[in-house]
Order: sequence, then C-alpha cells, then structure tokens
Amino acid sequence: MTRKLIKVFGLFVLVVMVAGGFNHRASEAQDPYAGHTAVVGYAEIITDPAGPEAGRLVYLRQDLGNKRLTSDFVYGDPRRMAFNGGYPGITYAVDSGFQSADANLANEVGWMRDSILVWDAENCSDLALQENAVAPGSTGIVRGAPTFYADLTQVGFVPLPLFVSSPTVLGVTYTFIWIDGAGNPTDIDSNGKADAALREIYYNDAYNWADNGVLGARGSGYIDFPSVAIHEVGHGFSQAHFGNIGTKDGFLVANPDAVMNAIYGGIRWQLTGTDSGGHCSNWANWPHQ
Ligand SMILES: [Ca+2]
Ligand SMILES: [Ca+2]
Repeated sequence: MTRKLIKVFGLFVLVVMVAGGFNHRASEAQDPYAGHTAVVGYAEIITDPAGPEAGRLVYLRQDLGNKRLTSDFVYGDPRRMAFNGGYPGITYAVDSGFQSADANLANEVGWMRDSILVWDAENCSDLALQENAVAPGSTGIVRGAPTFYADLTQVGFVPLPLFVSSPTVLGVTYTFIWIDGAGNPTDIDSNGKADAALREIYYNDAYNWADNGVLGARGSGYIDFPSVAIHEVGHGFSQAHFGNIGTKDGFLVANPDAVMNAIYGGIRWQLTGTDSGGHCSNWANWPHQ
C-alpha cells in the first residue's frame, strides 16, 4: 500500500470512529437543536521542518453541504453547555493519562495547562475560561470516547494512525463541528463560521521531546514541548497558521517568525505580534451574544 493510501485510510478510520453516537443531548422535546451531531471537521498539523512538507489543514468533512469549515465557538451555545458543565464560555481539560517517557520532558502536564494561560494572558480578550476535570487516560473523542469533558482537551501523547501515516507531524488539533439533521454545518450565531463543538489536541511521541528551555533548537534532534503546546492551543482557540514557508539550509523556514507558523521553529514560549493580532481579532469581542 502506498503512503498516500495509508494516509487516506487513516483519515477514513477516524471519520468512521466518530460517526454516530455523539448527538447533542436534547434536554426537552422542543429542543431546536435536537438531532444536531458533533463530527470531526478538520485537523491542523504542525510539522518537523526537516520533513518534506509544511504543516497543513486536513479536511475530514469536505463533502458537507456549504463546505464552510472555518469554525469558531459560539458563546453560550446550548449544545456545548449540555456537555461542558453548563458553562457559556470555553472549558478546557488536561488528560494526564498519556505522558511521554522522554528523559528531558519533565513537566508536560504543567505545560499543557500553562500553554492555555499564555493565550489567556493576552489583555485584548477575556476568554472566560474554566478548567474541567477529565478522567486520566480517557480515550478522547477522536478515538471513540463516549463522553465529552470540555470544549478544548489536551489528550496527550497518543500513537494516532495519523502519526504513522505522516511521521513528520509533531502535533495535531482536531476540530469537531456541529451538523444538523441533514448533515450540514450549523451557524446558529450567523457569523459566517461553522459552529465548533469541541477540539482535541494530540502529540507525537515518536519525537524526542524536551521542556527545559535549552534543548529544542531546530535540527537538534529535540522538540521543545511548550512551544508546540502553545501552538496547538492557538488552534484550540480558533487561530489558523500564519507565515510564508520557504527553504533555507535544507530546512523549511517560516517568515515572519510566529508561534502559529505551520512548521516548528525552535524554542518559542512567547507570542509574537502577529500571534497576538490574530488572537485579538478572534476574541476581542468575546463573550459576544
Ligand atoms: Ca457560527
Ligand atoms: Ca518520544
């Protein structure tokens, strides 16, 4: 089987695994959202700059009616509030059950939390965040877990089929969107974006990870975990990749440098101006009703 076929098969498996069983939990017979279902819409990937490609966006539901897959959370979305504890803002969770054994990665659970706080510290926005508990070792919705825990969950170092089919992928953020009973993405707040249901973040343990702020220069053989976690959480907060990709000294490079570059650029624990700008454009008006 060619690598391309393996990749396609891997995505097919993911779609099959999430099909059915994740319906909006209608609380009353007249619920206008009865029949709405959360389905995986796309995956955003950050890659090793020594690999053959820059990070990319993989559409998993491109067959849907209006093909509008750019998505964002809706403040006070009753479909999210039915599973996130009744919280109108964004809830997040950190699963401590899938940790890497890499010797130079000492505090991955702490960094999964801190990567959230890096974005929340931006003064232009108030994300109205709340942390929800998640059972350690919960499988994750992408892999067929029966329960939603939060709007944004970092599941951890899980050997996904994606990491086997695309071995230069460092991390991935899956976005689930709501579809109605006819299979079309919904836009209940009429902002032109499909309504996000939840997001999940996974990391590829095939790489050698570090979090001491020293190891992790591009091409060093180590990947700095905080830098990748902050990048993935950027996707978790609806931010897209940014920066032009070129080649220099045998590596893919991005310009201008930003946390949200599609390729790993070494240790980067602070947001750049472009990262902040993208974040503020998404969230300055949140909560918006
Ligand atoms: Ca919308
Ligand atoms: Ca590893």
